[in-house]
Amino acid sequence: MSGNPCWRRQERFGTNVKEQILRLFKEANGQFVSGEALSEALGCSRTAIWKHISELRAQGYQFEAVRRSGYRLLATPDIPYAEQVKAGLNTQRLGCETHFFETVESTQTEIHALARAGAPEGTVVIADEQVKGKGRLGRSWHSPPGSGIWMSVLLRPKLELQRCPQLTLVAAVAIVETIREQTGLPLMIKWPNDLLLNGKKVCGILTELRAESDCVDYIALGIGINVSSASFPSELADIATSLSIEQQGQAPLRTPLIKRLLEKLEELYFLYVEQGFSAIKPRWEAHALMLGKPITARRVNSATLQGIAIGIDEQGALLLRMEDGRTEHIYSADIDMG
Ligand code: BTX
Repeated sequence: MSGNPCWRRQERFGTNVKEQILRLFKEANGQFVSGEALSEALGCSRTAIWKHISELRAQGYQFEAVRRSGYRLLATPDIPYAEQVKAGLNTQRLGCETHFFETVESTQTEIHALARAGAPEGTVVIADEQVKGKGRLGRSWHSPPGSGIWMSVLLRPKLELQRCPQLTLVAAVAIVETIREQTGLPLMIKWPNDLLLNGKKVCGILTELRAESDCVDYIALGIGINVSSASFPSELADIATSLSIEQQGQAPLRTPLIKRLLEKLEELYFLYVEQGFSAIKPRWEAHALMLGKPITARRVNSATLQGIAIGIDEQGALLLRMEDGRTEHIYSADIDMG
């Protein structure tokens, strides 16, 4: 795939006024911007500008204010605003259209709405907080403000329906490789959609699709990563962890992590589209947690099975060697070790 990375293309102003203000400061490159220039560029009163700057300060942005000169941006906190994520992003499609929300029910709900309205492949929705974050099978995903990457990516692959679960595995490889590269933490993949550190869940992937007859219309790929969470509610305390907990309080910054993840995800997605799942499978297996181990697979509306996990097939289904020597193909299940 070739062409200009999307950050080099002409970009529209974001819809969020604070993002527009930040963009003007970025363009000013550390110089003062007057309140008058800001209010003219954004078409709002100087009082409104002052209010937005106060809100940005409350979020951790540091401004110097000098009479008759205006404002100068001194320091930026780690909030993955769309403009911040797109700046310097080296992708052809993923993230070219990015939407940031401070609070949202679920980034999946937003990406579905954008997809139905015709948004292009690669559109990304990021939230600082989700109040109804979704897991699989109607479960919830704990997504408090400022502590994680809560993100959905819109894909429109030309794929047969039965191959779509492979995209969860492609995403898992992209996340593991990115986090290992950025932090050195040895994430492992627990089939099909969990990423674990020291046996606890640090990341979940939710792949939802809309199809008409046998054709995929779009895929909403939801990614949740616990980045700087210092603790979890009691019901999650024994099963969840964060990058920060695993690094003695050192959390990587979310914005560069999101950028690198989008770049890696695009690289692997293009590889998958061009060469098929066989190009991804060995990379998945290199990080798989339970290969060769005894496991229990709890399936919805089917019997629970016990056996040895021996690999995945070309569809991405888990292969389970049963006691009688047969091999079962598991397409959807919750897995427990042992
Ligand atoms: P899952 O069904 O495999 O996992 C959900 C289960 O994981 C919950 O029932 C709970 O036990 C546990 N859990 C909940 N929150 C957390 C957490 N923060 N860390 C660790 N364990 C947790 C996994 O589904 C798929 C999750 C995808 C989340 C992303 S976030 C962006 C996008 N938007 C959205 O609403 N969902 C996705």
